[in-house]
Amino acid sequence: KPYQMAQQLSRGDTLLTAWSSLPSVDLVDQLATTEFDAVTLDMQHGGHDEKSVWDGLLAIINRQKCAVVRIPVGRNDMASRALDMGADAIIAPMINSAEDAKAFADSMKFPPLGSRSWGAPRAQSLRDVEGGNAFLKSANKDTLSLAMIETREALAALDDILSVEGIDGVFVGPSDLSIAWTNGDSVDPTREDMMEAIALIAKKAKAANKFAGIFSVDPSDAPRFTQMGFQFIALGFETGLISAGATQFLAAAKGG
Ligand code: 3PY
Ligand code: MG
Repeated sequence: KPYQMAQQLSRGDTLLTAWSSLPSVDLVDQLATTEFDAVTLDMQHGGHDEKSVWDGLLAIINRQKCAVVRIPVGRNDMASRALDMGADAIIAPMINSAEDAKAFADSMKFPPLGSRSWGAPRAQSLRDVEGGNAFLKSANKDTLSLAMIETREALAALDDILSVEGIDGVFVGPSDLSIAWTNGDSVDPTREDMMEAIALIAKKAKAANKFAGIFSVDPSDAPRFTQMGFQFIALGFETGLISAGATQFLAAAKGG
């Protein structure tokens, strides 16, 4: 099951990801059977740990979907480990400076670009990559480091973050961004007055030849984000899918 996400984004595809917060391999596997292009395992705010990421990645990759992991803040060791486990891409939260971005990229890329440590037998086997050198030669371009932009500091440092070699793209977190936007007054990820700044993030990413992704709390915002140039879009948490499905089924059952 070769790596596919980097290639799909390069050719201009828009990828929609399910966002997995519940650390159940059966639920992750079930998400991977739907028409989502990717499943993202959330270790920052979701319940995923190393074991559930280990199991979840196997399920997602076997379903031939893009496999993404969001690590906790500053856990660059986990970024390397999740790559060793076979992930296509890693999302790192709260990347607020070029230094943050460099440290993250360093853990993601083999030399000379970074200092990722050698030893990914599982990724090689899951991804059907031949022998050592083939993996060494292709891994840096096959796997993606996505830096989250979700604070005022990150907005101010965006050009510097985008210019870090080894950062393949950015991923906007509109909830944290809204808290920063209102100086801690409210969390409101769909606020209209942030949209211009959000569009500018996608525009700058494109100009720097990098990918842009975003967490779309309201799934009906996805088309406008695509229009702005975002190619990797999360549609809320999977718990929302379950609730929405329940609402729909119950309404149907009650003749609504
Ligand atoms: C945010 O919106 O802050 C996120 O991190 C998305 O989960
Ligand atoms: Mg956030």
